[in-house]
Amino acid sequence: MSESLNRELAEAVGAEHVLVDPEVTIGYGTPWAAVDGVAPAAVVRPGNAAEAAAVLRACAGHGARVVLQGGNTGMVRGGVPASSAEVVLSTARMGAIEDVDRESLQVVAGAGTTLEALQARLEPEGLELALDLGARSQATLGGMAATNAGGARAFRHGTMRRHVVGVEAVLADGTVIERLGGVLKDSTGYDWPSVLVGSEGTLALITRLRLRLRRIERSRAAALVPVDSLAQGLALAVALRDRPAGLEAAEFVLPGTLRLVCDELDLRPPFGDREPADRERPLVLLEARAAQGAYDLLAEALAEHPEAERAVLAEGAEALGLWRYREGTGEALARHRVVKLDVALPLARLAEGVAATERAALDAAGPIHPYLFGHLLDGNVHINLGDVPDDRRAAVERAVLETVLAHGGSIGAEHGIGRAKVAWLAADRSPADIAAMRSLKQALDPQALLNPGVLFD
Ligand code: FAD
Ligand code: 2HG
Ligand code: ZN
Repeated sequence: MSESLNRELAEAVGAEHVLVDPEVTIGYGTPWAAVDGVAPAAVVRPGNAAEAAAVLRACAGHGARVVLQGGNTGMVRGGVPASSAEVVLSTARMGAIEDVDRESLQVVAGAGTTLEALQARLEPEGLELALDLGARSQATLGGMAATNAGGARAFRHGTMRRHVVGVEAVLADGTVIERLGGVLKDSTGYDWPSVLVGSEGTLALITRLRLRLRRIERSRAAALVPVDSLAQGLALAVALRDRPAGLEAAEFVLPGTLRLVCDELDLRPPFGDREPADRERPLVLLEARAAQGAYDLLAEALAEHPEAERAVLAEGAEALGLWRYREGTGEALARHRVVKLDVALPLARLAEGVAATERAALDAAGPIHPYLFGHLLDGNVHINLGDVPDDRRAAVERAVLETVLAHGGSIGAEHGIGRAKVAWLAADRSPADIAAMRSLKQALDPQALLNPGVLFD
């Protein structure tokens, strides 16, 4: 990086917030749970939109490309640099949570606020963002908006798109746009949240967000249910979803993944000494929430389903213990080198599509280890393939994603395209679609400075 750019960045944010030591910056250049990082030219940490605008103006003046980064938990390499010439703009200092608007049930928070920090701030007020994910301690609101994150509650409350009602953002040339008023009836032109949510940092840096909240239902209960097949698990989840009592999550873990989680995290299998065959069945995790009595509601609902007779139920803190078998997947998989795919299938073709993708992966790569789990009622399947020989990685990815497309599914369900899936965009979106997306990029970032190589090659 040139000395003059370094000086301008230091003027913009203070020298202490411009990091250039490769031993420090390599951390920002390495994707979550990966080892192959690139130390960027610098990491710059503006504290607000004005500072961020000065940073982006300086970078634009020098033609320096900028990678936007929140918590760096993204799974498609969108928030890490591809080359040591790039500058990382980190939102780590944009973590302020402003007053909670109890009348409109909204809050404004900085893009660098972690989901966990927001949850901790809202909990005493009896409020929450109705979206949750396992990376909550690191994932930021800006990153979640940029990727249109989904998580476990999306089937009921929607993805991040439904929760963002206003944004403040900085364009590549340093222009600040702001629409944070939170008026829901506002049809006065382009709606910036609609444009920026899911844009993966290719159009603008989000600096603040106004989010829709809801009242917390404090009674929580969960059940782990071994089922005979994924199709049976889905039918059970659909039946519970359609009851008036509040089903808030329906997740699944296939047996190979459950074994991995138990081995890696040293967990006792959930069914203890009961029917050992249960450990070899698909596992469905159901969570109910209510103002009170969630445990009874869930138990009553499950009692109507003989296929759920072997369910293990828990409430309160113990219910969180049951989540470990599902959320532990991240930690367990982080210890393995896997081909990571994130797909969604239409519910009507879920079981058939999952079987076909597993078959396609094995045909393409031989005796590999497929680890499958995900968000059942979204048809969202996380496919992690272990022990894939290096020379089969591309072929196995193609085999799986083509099978998903042939089943009418999506090849980027909730993690996005990033850099990792760029080659696949054209398989899922039409040439006209992609041309229109490129026009938008050209209009807002004509020098193509933001997140180079993300979404488009
Ligand atoms: P980063 O990784 O820092 O960035 C992600 C993308 O957003 C990049 O393209 C980056 O450039 C862009 N970006 C970041 N901040 C901004 C900003 N302020 N303005 C514009 N662009 C920005 N995802 C789900 O959807 N559902 C899950 O259930 C889920 N579970 C996860 C569990 C684990 C254990 C892990 C590690 C990840 C999980 N993820 C999940 C993926 C990830 O957490 C989410 O995608 C999250 O939204 C990323 O947030 P982040 O702050 O870490 O973003
Ligand atoms: C989850 O739901 C995340 O746990 C991560 O989306 C998925 O590790 C994965 O493949
Ligand atoms: Zn997920």
